[in-house]
Amino acid sequence: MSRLFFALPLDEISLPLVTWRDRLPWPGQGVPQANLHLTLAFLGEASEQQREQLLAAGARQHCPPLTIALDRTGWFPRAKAAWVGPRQWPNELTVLARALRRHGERIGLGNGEQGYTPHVTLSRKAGEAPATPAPDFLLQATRFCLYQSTSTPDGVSYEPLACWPLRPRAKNTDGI
Ligand code: 3AM
Repeated sequence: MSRLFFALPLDEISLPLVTWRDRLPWPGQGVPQANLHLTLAFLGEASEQQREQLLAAGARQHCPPLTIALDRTGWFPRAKAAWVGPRQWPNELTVLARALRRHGERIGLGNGEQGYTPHVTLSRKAGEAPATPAPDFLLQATRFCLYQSTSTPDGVSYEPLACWPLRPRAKNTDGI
């Protein structure tokens, strides 16, 4: 079994984000730079067969590249996660997250949650919301990945099992 989720990697903005966070009185325990991502769909514990099905689904998925402004902070009190995220985001992001969640649901995965709040968790064990100036980062996402989450004595680590380019569905050129 492996613990899986689909997410956008942050690539070149992960370092500026942790640098920004670490200069501020940001609550909680900082997530390491290497673990930063924007979750698309949480899947949970998957068998080898389910993992293969998710890899196939990821390879079939289409979505144009996405530009997402990370311009607000937020806090999930139950999860004690403090995060940055967009005030507004492209509809294609919601469509992609929903499609990936449904791929999981069709094979018995996911946590049953229907809503989607795009966010990048910057810290955990946060007992309060961040009270910082608004962030101003631009995520230009050109790929998405299926990640495996592994618990180690040094903490959790997220390994991309596969990544696919964000590309729109090819236009039908046959005029049909
Ligand atoms: O970094 P975030 O918070 O977006 O919170 C976990 C993390 O996402 C989330 O999956 C990502 C990789 O672990 N996660 C863990 N357990 C979860 C659950 N039961 C969950 N998301 C929803 N339901």
